[in-house]
Amino acid sequence: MASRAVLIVVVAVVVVAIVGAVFATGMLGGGSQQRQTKVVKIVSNKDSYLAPKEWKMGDPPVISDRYYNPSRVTINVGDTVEYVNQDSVAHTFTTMKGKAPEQFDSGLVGPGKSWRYTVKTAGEYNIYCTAHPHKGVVITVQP
Ligand SMILES: [Cu+2]
Repeated sequence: MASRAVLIVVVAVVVVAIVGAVFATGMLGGGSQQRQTKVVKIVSNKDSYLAPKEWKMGDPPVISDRYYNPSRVTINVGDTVEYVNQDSVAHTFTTMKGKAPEQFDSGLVGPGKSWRYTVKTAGEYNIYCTAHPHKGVVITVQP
């Protein structure tokens, strides 16, 4: 009778240990390689369509939180960038040719609208607005 009670306790301890080990090593849910992806918001604030006085067409985009906020972001492959336009005019979120490992273009994103892109390639992405090329943002994507 007593040995049966001991056996039940031993079995219970072993079951708890196995379940605990499975959770701890991340065997449930696709293995330990699985990484939580995130969505990072980048916002165009009001009046960001206005170019700085010293800036002229042909100059490189200005990387400043005044235009895209935040204007420098580090994320991982598989993360999503959400561009949010809180300005009063339409903007784009477009990679600069030859200055991004992958090209993408949101097209015109109207006031109050947003657009999402999930990055698949590591590297540095230089992004600007085709309608207002003084606006720049740099996204670093880690492998
Ligand atoms: Cu714009």
